[in-house]
Amino acid sequence: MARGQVTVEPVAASEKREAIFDAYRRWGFLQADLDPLGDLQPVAMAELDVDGKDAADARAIYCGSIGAEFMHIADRERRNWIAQRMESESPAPDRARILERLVGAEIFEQVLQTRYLGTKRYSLEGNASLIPLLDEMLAAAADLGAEQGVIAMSHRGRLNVMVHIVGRQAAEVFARFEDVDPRSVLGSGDVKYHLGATGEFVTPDGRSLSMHLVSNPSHLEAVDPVAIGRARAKQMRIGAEGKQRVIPILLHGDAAFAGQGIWAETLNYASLEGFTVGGSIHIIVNNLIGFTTVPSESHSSRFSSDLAKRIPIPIFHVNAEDPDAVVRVGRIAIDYRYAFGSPVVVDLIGYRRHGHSEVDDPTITQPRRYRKIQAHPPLYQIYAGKIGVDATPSVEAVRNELDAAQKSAEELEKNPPMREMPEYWSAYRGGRYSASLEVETGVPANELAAISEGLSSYPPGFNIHPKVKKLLEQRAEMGKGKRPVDFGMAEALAFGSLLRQGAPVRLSGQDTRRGTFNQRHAALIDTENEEVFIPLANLSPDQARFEVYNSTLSEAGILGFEYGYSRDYPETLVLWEAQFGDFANGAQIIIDQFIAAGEDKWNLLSGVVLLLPHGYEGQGPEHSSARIERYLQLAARDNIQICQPSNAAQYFHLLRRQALRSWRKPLIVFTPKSMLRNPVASSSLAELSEKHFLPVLPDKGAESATRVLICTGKIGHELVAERKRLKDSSTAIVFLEQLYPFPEAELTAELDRHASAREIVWVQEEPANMGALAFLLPRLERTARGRPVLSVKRSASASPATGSAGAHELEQKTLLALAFATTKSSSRS
Ligand SMILES: Cc1ncc(C[n+]2csc(CCOP(=O)(O)OP(=O)(O)O)c2C)c(N)n1
Repeated sequence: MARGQVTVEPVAASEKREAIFDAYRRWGFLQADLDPLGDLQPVAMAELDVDGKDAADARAIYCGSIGAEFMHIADRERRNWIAQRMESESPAPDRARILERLVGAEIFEQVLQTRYLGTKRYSLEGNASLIPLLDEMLAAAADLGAEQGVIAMSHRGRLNVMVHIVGRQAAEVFARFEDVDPRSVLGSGDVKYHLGATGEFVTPDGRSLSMHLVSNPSHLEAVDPVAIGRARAKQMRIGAEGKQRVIPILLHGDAAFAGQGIWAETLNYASLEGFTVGGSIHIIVNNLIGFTTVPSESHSSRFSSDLAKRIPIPIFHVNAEDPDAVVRVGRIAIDYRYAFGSPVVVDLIGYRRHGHSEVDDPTITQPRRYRKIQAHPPLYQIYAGKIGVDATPSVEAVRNELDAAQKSAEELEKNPPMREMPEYWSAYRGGRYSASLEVETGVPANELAAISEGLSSYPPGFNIHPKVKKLLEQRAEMGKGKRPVDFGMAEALAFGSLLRQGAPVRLSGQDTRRGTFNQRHAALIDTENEEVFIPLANLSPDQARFEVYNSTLSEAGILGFEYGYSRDYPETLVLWEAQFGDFANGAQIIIDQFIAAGEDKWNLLSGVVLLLPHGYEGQGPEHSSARIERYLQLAARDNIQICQPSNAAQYFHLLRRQALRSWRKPLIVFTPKSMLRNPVASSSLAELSEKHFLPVLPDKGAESATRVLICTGKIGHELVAERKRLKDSSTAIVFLEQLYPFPEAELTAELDRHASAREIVWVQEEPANMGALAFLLPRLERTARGRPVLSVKRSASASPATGSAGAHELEQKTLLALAFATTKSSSRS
């Protein structure tokens, strides 16, 4: 009998037997036989120091090749389910198929090793039973209704998974080893072990699942939330059966699983309404090493999987060298996911046959372990021996197939496409900006009135909070044109109008339902029973879906999810809001590696919107700056849009433009705080009907100005107030509402209009080493046509803002004074 197929003769239950079994259910995994090379030694456990038949039976089940960790799950039904599966016989494995998959996986790596010696491929050898594991999991998922699989993984074994699970041709992978024509990708593209792929997986009985391997950066685990967001979007497209039909499977390295916080952030939202995917499957491709770092240096726990115990989900450790046990665990994991809608972790413990990559010598740091590995045969040989089959003919057949594939690779184009875009992307485009992309964003007054009606209504008998009631009354007046529209209302009207036009809207972030600054109130809370009513979800029967969620207190995990969601739901306006813009740098990997570079590296588009509250208001170093400079530094070749709308109507048109244009580009919006309700930043209802978003707000009333101040955001309103106070009639103030793509034509036209201006002054609140200054200066010089361009800003500083409200006031006054001072003093840094 193979190790994975443990059975125990039925014995009458007794209290004593139950107690012994209970100890093994709880602690057996600590003495399980999990490591093919024997380095992971059993832990001495007094609770398991029992003799006799009962103990032997329990030991055979819980200390064999499978170590099941599940007694930390409080729900007795779930614990019983797992115990029952562990303690009962499972169907006989299809050993011929397992062997075929192992031969395929290992010979593929060997062929790559021989053909492309000295090239990195991150071999799967040592954990080759990953392929039969995925094979069984997908077949099990298909039995339960899965039609699509979303897989995320890093480098290890990726090429193998592409060919043996995602269904790409080996020839396509070989062609990528031949390298690409450099002229086709100069400065862009990505390495082969980061690229995504789509394909088809066929189960042994001929059913097929469409597979999607997610593109990812080198940054380990960063793809986790992205893959979950993508799976969620695919599920939402399907509707009620989405969770059944789309299964996300995430593969992790052992060191990365234990070490990377973004994965912990992702797991944390596994069961939350706005983020759940009905259970994700996690496989740790555990080779007990991370580059050169061993587990005792890598985590403080015995297993790298311990982090998963932050939520009550099962963890199955399994010896990768017992393929029968591996496939058994695969089926149990999938069945559990479908039974309880819960994530499951499978910790597949093997080894790494080569160095971190194939050009790395592991004998320098792990000489003893690598002596063992060199003497250790490949798994297919061990397994063939165990099941009494001669593997030689299949090995030869696979080699021949791969030889043929390599020959045909030479015929293929060097950079063959590995994926097909889903149909829902056909209406959208990326690439460079063109004015022909523009659309009308104005909404007629009668439509705005109808939306306002819905926005300010709630069901009869709903106990509304008096402060919210007042706000809704004010919004109703705004909708009738009796009161200027503020930012909160402009946003609600933008969302409402899109929803009624059929464009779904999804918004998440910390405390986003109410809004950090009490400005949104997208969810009304009944003061008696705390029931929730969402006006935007109840505007009209045929409207599109509106979702708004308070997120977990995470930036990277949630922004990654929303980016992923936007990747598979381009019709939806997907927005993520930072509590304050400062905190977005917690998601820097998602911003740098996916949002800014995704189109360049992978030719993958996203229309995700980042709402980043920004503005110097004396709140200290951490609540002032959303770091405009960071986004401008990431901007090139029209990869992202960076905007700071200075009034409510501009915000309205900007949001609508983002949803209605066919151009799918991430949009970074610097949003206001104190300006949210400030009358100077409010707009008339008519402005929502007439205009579209203006990248430059001209100063029409200052034709004969001798100086032009250019600014963006709140400081502009302060400059306008100061000009009024000074009764200055020689200064024009121009708002730059879109920083990138830089609106050169619009700004040039505006500066040309101020022909009598002798100097152009850029004014910003940020210190000299931050804000838009460095980005803008050369561009402003171009648009100024030879006139001097000066700048007013805070002195360069290591921290974005002062902690003292008094110092802030003083600095702000100085900025205003300098902006209106004579040429000589206006450039200081
Ligand atoms: C966030 C991040 N930090 C560092 C690295 C560099 N790096 C690449 S692979 C690796 C080791 C990964 O070990 P493990 O997660 O166990 O996976 P394995 O390579 O062993 O399969 C490291 C440190 C990286 N890619 N990403």
